Amino acid sequence: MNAIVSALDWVPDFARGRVRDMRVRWALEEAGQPYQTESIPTGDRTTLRAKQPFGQVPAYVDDEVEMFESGAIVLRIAERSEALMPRDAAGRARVQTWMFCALNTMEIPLAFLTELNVFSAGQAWTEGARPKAESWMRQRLSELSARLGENPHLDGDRFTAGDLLMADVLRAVPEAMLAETPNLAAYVARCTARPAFQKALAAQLADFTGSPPPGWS
Ligand SMILES: N[C@@H](CCC(=O)N[C@@H](CS)C(=O)NCC(=O)O)C(=O)O
Repeated sequence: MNAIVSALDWVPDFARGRVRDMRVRWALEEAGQPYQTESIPTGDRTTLRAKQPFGQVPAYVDDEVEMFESGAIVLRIAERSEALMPRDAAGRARVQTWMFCALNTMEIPLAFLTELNVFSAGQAWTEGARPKAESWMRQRLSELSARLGENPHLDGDRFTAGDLLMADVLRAVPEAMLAETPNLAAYVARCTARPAFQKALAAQLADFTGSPPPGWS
């Protein structure tokens, strides 16, 4: 059976191409594993909650497992594909380390910044929080930039599931801020130029065939 990935049938323009099923689609494309999507109406909380306890996407099913949480799903795909994770214990540990780094060390400050810049944009409280959010993000970017150095990928020459998650997180950093660390900006450009990313992106965009849920303004 092909894997099935849940996706939303409508999101506002700013979120198109950025919904977290992108990570799963990208991983499946890199692994060369065929998949189908199940497009769920964005307002259908009952169906969404039946698949994912928080009413979010992605959820995932294959011939053996049912899962949610994009990072865990990418790990499942990587464990079944040498294209995303080496087989030896040391190599697997390095990839898993970078995967958690992307989702924890980098995505947490990014989520704080995105809350201010996007979801709560224009609200008075955000102005007091902005210096802290920006300095936290900049600190993490500069530390990651120092570690990446001139390497093409986090584990050296080869692209792994660690790069997949890291690049997917970093591409949501405001462009001007990311440009302050030119090696990271080039790294994101390199990873997202991969044919598998481009294929996943086109597929996500093509799946937005629905309408805004009732009450959306
Ligand atoms: N930690 C979850 C987060 C999933 C998540 O935030 N999904 C968003 C789209 S990117 C969503 O479904 N939002 C709809 C909602 O929260 O109502 C994961 O990585 O899978």
